[in-house]
Amino acid sequence: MIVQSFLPGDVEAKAFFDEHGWVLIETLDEQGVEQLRQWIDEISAWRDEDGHWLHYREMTDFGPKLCRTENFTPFHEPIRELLTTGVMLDSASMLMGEQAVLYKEKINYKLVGGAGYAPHQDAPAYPFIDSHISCMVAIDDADEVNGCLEVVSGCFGEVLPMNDVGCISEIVVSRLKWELAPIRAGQTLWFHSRTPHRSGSNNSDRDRRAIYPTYNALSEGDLRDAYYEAKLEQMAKHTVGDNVQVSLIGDFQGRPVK
Ligand SMILES: O=C(O)CCC(=O)C(=O)O
Repeated sequence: MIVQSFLPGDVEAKAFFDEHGWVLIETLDEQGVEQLRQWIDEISAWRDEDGHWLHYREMTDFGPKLCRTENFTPFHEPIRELLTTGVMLDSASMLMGEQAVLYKEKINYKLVGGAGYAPHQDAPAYPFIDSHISCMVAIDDADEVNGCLEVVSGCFGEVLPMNDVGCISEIVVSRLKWELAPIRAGQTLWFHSRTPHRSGSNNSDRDRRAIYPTYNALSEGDLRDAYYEAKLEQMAKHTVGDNVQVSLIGDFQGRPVK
């Protein structure tokens, strides 16, 4: 189980990341978490038809629920500032070893009854860039019962064999050593684009909301607008699997709302 965390700017965090392919950083204090929750409540209440943000929904045992919002930073200045400046951008740049820039962002809500994610690496879902890093900023405490992440340490050298929906093939999954990553609200779990990760469904009575920004090396360009354009075009052309499609790979296990 992951327990060790680092303060922002600690150079030892970079050494830890380079060895393990993930690192936990203390990002927000209690007041920061309260502020973040308020912003997330605002974003989740936006109506689909009022803007170009992308809300996705899943069917749960408790009815249809929001499972993801993407492309919200252009429409929410404080959260844009959080994800594109200060501790978040500095951490991404430190861990990448070069200046980073925001590539994309999503909120995974995993509300009570929400589904989990099959074992996957992120790299195949972002085929348009070479070098990127993602993280999970916990809005609520995440643990085994409400569907925290699980990661594999020291396994980010290559893209692993995949099944027909772009997730890690079952035989490989069974050979990997999965570690639970419980995270307190305000902590951030950074992970390499090839670090295998997965998560269970939310079987608790507590929501497990988290923001996942992805950063790319600025040396590859500021590609955020191009990403959303290409993603929407690809998703319109291909469907992957029978679950709710939120990504170019079929990692999300959520049931469609019919
Ligand atoms: O939020 C989760 O539980 C996992 C998310 C994830 O792996 C993803 O969105 O690629």
